[in-house]
Amino acid sequence: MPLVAAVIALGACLALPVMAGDESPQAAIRAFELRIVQRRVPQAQRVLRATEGERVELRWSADEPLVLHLHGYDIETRVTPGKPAVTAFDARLTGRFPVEIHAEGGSQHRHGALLHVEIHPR
Ligand SMILES: [Cu+2]
Repeated sequence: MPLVAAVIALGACLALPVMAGDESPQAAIRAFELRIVQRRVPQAQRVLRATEGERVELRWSADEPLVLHLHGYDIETRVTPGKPAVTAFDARLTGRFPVEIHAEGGSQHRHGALLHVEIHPR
């Protein structure tokens, strides 16, 4: 359905939730506790899996100031030591999306992907 696809794409661009008419208002929450040390997360957290339609929360803490960029959904989250932050979104786009680190005040992708988020179709 082209119209639905366009609406979803628009919602993703603006990083705003888009309400779908046939969906339960109470989506399941898929939460991950992620501690970044020296710009890395543990190996077991390098790929995070969730299912289309879930509410995803990436709960971050870090040992230095960082900006985390979730590609695809295009959400930036700022985290600083002692000040955890959450990247929360409704998993409406399926696919494999990198989270990259942007150094505070910079816009480079020098470090590659911190991890990938996989949203699997229902
Ligand atoms: Cu980026």
